[in-house]
Amino acid sequence: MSTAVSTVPADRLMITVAPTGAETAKAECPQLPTTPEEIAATAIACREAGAAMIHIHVRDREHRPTLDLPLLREWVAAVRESTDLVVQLSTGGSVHDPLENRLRVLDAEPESCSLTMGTTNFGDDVFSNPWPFITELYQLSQERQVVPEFELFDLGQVHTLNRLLDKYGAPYGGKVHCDFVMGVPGAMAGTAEALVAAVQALPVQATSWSATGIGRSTLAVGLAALSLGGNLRVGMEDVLTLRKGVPVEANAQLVERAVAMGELAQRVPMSPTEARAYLSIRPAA
Ligand code: KMH
Ligand code: ZN
Repeated sequence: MSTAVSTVPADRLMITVAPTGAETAKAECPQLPTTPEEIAATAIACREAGAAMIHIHVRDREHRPTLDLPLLREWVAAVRESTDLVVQLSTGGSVHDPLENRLRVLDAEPESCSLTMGTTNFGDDVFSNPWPFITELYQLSQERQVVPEFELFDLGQVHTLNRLLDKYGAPYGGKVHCDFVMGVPGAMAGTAEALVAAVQALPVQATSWSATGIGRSTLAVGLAALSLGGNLRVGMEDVLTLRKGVPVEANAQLVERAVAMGELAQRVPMSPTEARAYLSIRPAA
């Protein structure tokens, strides 16, 4: 991994919260934040708990996943008005979102966007990310000065990231930040062994990474990530129980747990200001 100079102290831990996702129904999990008011309250609580960045999937008035642009803008504004968290919009959406709608997410002007490096089985569904879509979205992020977070669900996707950087150059800002999403049924396992293999395959241009484990793999992946010097993503997009039979009541509980795990590893939560420097986010207009 590159040793690019950063102004952020080496002991910092960037915690990203992914509070909603596109997979869980509000009816099954009423505590899932699915309205602008709920996302604002969640953002405040997670910021206070130690998060630096928020990965957002938007829901419509019926709590269904949507990529409707006015709603995306409303959610981004709700978070920006209530906190200084780095705003990352999901371009992955739900498995049912057409690719052209996913490209339009950047019209909502996030500071960062997720960018998945390949197609993967996703439970009973397929999460589609063909190479032409990846390259188009990547070039759009460069043009719009949005910092991508490369989502890596599988080892093959790490190799695709190498190919992307070789062909299309560095992202906007010059930092290459990756996020391993592990334990999705159909993709790489949520284990320390899989994480080690994936980290070893990262391109030399990579400057930072985080990891998250879906469901019960959250602790194995989080602890392995800390032991390898990585950052953490947590949130109800990825996990809905604190332990067997104990539901997550609020995303901030998962952020608090990430902070506690980081403390054991002698890592200090990164502030959003530090995260902006760490990721080379474009300064606000
Ligand atoms: N909802 C998943 C199908 C992303 O946010 O970029 C895709 C996903 C990845 O969550
Ligand atoms: Zn997501």
